[in-house]
Amino acid sequence: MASAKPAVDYSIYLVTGRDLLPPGKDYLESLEESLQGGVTVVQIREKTADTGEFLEIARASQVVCRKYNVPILINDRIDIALAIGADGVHIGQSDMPFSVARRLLPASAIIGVTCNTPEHVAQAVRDGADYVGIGPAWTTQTKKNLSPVVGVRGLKELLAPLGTSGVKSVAIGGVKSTNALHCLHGAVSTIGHTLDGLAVVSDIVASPQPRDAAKRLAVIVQAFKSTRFNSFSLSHSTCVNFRELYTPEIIKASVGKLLNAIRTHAPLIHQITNTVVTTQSANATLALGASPIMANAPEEMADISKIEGALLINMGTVQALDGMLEAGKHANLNRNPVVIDPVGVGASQYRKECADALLNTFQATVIKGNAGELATLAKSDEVLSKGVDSVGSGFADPATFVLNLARRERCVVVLTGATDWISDGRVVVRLSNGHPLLAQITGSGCLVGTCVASFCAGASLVAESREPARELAHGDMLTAAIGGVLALTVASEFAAAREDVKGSGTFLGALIDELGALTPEKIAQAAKVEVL
Ligand code: 3NM
Ligand code: MG
Repeated sequence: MASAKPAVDYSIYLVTGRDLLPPGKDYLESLEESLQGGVTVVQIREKTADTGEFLEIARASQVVCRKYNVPILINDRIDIALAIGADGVHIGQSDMPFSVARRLLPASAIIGVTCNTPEHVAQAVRDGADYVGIGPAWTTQTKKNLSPVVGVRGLKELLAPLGTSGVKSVAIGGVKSTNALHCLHGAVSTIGHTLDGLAVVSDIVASPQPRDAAKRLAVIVQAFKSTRFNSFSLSHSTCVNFRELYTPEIIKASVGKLLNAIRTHAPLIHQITNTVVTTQSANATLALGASPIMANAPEEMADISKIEGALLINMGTVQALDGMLEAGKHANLNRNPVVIDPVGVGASQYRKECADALLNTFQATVIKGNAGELATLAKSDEVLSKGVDSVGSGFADPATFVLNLARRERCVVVLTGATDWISDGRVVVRLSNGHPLLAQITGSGCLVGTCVASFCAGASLVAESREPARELAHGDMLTAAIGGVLALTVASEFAAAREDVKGSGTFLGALIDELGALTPEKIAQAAKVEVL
């Protein structure tokens, strides 16, 4: 083996799988093409080969990897690694114990460990592993005896025990170019620790064009790594900078620009919403200047995603979970913002499972709910719900709650109530507009969701750059969420003040009218915005 530890770039970590090669594709040809596409480290994984055959394959693979100066690791078999002088080994939880592997191998050898639980990761750090392979991120046919899927949100928990150890990490299990950015963006620990790379078998090996497959992944990982905004920095100075970026004056001016963008471009707002509010949501969308499309069938999501400006998923009457999941996946793929409104999520076990399924399948851009709904999502028992309504007065410290939930779910969080609290995990904004009549009509919260989705589409329209492909949605989604809430709450004040409003029935009509009559100036004058 080489004398010094090789510097390994874990960005695109190819694990081989000869049984997955497409018919007629030669193993070494596929390996070489994948290296040309941007694979940065290779693990040779042979689960059924005899020792002689494994050795032959490892040798031949090493020749190809050397040509591209890419390190080669051997799965499980220390003897094969020693025999060919590989750069290191990868061991699973039931393989050779770490301490034994370390003793057998030269000091320069890289040793990586498969970890499926935070305890595995903590142990690997104590052992002195060079990297951990964490997962499974998604389910996969590639590995037999797969551990329970941890999901992207679970990857975050597996990153936590890495602390400041410097041990590197790659995610594995069902990782593909179609979910790679979701994986990178979502798997960030609360202290801002990110993945060092993605480990992939089938997305590259099963492709007839492994060069293109590797390249698609490499572009995503490089773009993600090239941005400073891929993790929430918790340092004080950064927070101060964000407060300078988000003063009430700047926010109000930006919200006005978003309203104008909506009116100018009339983006399509795709809404999968409940049967109670469908009509009024579509009308509110039109009043804002956007264009509603209410589409629920999974079969149409690929098409609609290509034309939608934003997606709203409202769980008020879950009838088509499949459609919601498909819509969210396609929205992530097309970088469309996704707003999740977990209406009444505390009302039944089924709704809790649906919310989990949504959050595990795609990355939300904004999650919007009342105190009871968000407490349920956060698994906090501080606030209880009754049906779709919150019970009691809400959180003792709503600012900290939204900040932490935004960091945990890696999105903007909107907590609605008499005052509304919004955070992107960096700043917290408090909004104090709205009229008590909003509580007298059904679905005023759902209308907030519609308005937020419309403003997200507006933010995406005015986004300064759509490249590099580093974010799941382009544009300032914090301002968009604020804009959506302000639009509805400010319009409610104008509506309630009208002489022709006699009660909740006339109020709903007036509310739609006033959404249509909103201007950037009206919002700026009426908005009560505080940045905390
Ligand atoms: N280890 P694909 S999942 C080799 O969870 C391996 O530890 C896993 O294959 C783990 O990219 C896996 O085709 C297979 O899903 C990953
Ligand atoms: Mg193993």
